[in-house]
Amino acid sequence: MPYPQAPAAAATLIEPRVIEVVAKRFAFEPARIEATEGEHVRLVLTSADGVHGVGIKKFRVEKTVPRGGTPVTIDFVASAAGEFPILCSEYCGNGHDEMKGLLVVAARKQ
Ligand SMILES: [Cu+2]
Repeated sequence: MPYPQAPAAAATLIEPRVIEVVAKRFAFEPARIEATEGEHVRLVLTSADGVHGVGIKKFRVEKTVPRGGTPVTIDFVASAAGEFPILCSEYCGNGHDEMKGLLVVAARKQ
């Protein structure tokens, strides 16, 4: 047995935090997403109506969310603590500019 199996705990550490988000005119639900610094975050976005987009500039997240409810998966590492706006990156109507969410990344405890 040259390669001992990794302990089960190691596998759970690399599991992403999966957060399902619904984009709709003109909001993200939930509007506030929380993560911990260094955490691998997987956003699964669906649109409840037309085309939307999701953008989190800090973590180079930029993706179109198609109409029809097809889920879009976005993976990133929340590599910095702080509060970062989540914006709709596709013009979706009159309330587009108000379509905002917030990603809150808590500092990792030392
Ligand atoms: Cu929009």
